[in-house]
Amino acid sequence: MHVVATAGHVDHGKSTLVRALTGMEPDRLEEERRRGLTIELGYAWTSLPSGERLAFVDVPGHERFLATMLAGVGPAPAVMFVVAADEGWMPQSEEHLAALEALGVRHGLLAVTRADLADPGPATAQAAARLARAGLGGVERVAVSGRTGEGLDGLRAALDRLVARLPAPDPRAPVRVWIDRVFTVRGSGTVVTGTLPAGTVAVGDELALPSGAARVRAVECLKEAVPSVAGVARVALNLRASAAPERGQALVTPGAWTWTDVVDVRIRLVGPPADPGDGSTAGPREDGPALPPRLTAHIGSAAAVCDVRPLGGPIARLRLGRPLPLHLGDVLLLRDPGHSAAVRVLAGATVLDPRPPALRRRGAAGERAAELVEAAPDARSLLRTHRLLRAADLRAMGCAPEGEPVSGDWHADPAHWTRLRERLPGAVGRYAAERPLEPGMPVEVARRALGLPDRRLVASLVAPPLAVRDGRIVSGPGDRAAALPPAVAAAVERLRAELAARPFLAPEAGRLADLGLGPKEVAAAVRIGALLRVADGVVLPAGADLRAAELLARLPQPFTVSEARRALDSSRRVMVPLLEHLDRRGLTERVDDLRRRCRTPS
Ligand SMILES: Nc1nc2c(ncn2[C@@H]2O[C@H](COP(=O)(O)OP(=O)(O)OP(=O)(O)O)[C@@H](O)[C@H]2O)c(=O)[nH]1
Ligand SMILES: [Mg+2]
Repeated sequence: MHVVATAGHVDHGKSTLVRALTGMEPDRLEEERRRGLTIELGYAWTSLPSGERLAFVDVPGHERFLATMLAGVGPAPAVMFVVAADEGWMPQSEEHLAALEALGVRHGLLAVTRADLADPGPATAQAAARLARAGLGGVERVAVSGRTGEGLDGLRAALDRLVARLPAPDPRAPVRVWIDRVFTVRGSGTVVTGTLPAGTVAVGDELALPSGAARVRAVECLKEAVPSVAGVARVALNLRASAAPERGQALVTPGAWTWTDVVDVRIRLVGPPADPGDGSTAGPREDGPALPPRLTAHIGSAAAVCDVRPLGGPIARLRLGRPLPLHLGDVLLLRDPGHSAAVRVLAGATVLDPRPPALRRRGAAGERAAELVEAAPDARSLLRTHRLLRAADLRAMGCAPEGEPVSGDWHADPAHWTRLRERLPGAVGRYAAERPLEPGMPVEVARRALGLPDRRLVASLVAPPLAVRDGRIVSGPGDRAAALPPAVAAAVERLRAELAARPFLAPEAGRLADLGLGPKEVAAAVRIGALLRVADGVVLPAGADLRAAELLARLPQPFTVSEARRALDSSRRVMVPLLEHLDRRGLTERVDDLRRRCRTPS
């Protein structure tokens, strides 16, 4: 099905036309019929000659109901712009057109109605010129009368051609339904309605409201219960939700949108040129937006207070009165909440970053504007700002990840990733120089040094000659990180010399300290294979364990600790842990509480 919203000045015949086309009454309220005025959005539908089904969202034209008009037009992909032949272009014609221009609506048609009251020619020419200025120049024009029915067949045919040209939305797209009506049905609870622009909603789906989760209990499309519906469609959803949903809220696929109240945007001023003097200022303008600092931002059926901070040129930062679920490329309509101006719709604001970084330093605003002014709303530009984003973050911000992730589900700005690759060896080298006794830079320390959000990213940056071993980044063999500082190396040499005569008589703790070999130094020497540490404070020359096993193998088997001690010319202090070490290495094994034997190495 398709959805088309109406637009146009009050009393120009929008509802009459919808009624004539569909046979349904768009003005449901008693007050609307009494006053002959649309107040709330109206809904009506029909089948076109091609068989395509078309639903109308009929908007009010009265200037007091502009917010309602915006809620109807916002989510609709196309518009039927209505101008009365007998009145021609009027203030809300201008204002509604400015809204369509701000929202970037590109599909529609012009219905010049009340053609039974006046020649539609002049009004058509006048309206066509205005529409062209707002980027709707190519739309079809149809003269029609809602009263006599003249031209209705032509209008139906034109609507068929219009909907045939509309782009087909993606049924797998994330769902965002801006709620335009909420009501309670006795016995079945809360029902919300809205336009589903893309994606699919099915019975049983769990969606998200600002107040929390909402389960879809039933789906109706044009008053028919259906198991599921894909956009574009008008939908009525029966929800089970923790808090009552409200008009202006969005019902969305959980995790697929960024709920945000700060966005960086590109401002596009709309409406008639401020100074039509030489007539050269027509068309979209991207000059520095001279906007009031406080406006109302509209998207879908939502309206939020909005503070505008110009950053430079057409780029601005908007602070919204409440978080909204937004994507890159979304367009917010900015209007002056006051009633003084003739046309209150001022600009469209295209979201360039739904999660912009704080601007702290002096000059940061200008730099940010320079960065964004050429930016296309895509993953590459988001990564340029955010440097590293998970695939899920990118999707929630509104764009599909491009290219391969650098690690896990992380995507990186290529330039940033190259810089990180270049920085890592230096950081590892500095760490090794400052802490020569440590085996390498812990991955976690490197993560913090490089300002990375995930340790896995560090691992992906490590390339030969660097390697990750036991949670540390080590340099390849032969690198100075593998060597001991000269003072420690000298102390180790002295120790080995002292032990040359009686290699199994480990020095006392005091002697180690005298030599300057504290636990850290010993650990470093053990790591590079210069010393063997069999227990706390029991240090032998490297290889002493293998030599001991050789000597013990010559003893009658099994043997006691004392026999081993005598054979190795050692002490009990050393022998007990040394034998335990040999047990652990599988070189000896216990026979009973007192004795061991050597094992033939397998
Ligand atoms: N003669 C004639 N009268 C029309 C035609 N279309 C609408 N009207 C009359 O114009 C008046 C306004 O029509 P509506 O359809 O309510 O206008 P609207 O654009 O929906 O007005 P709002 O929703 O309040 O903006 C009514 O009195 C209609 O009967 C038409 O084609 N010919
Ligand atoms: Mg109406």
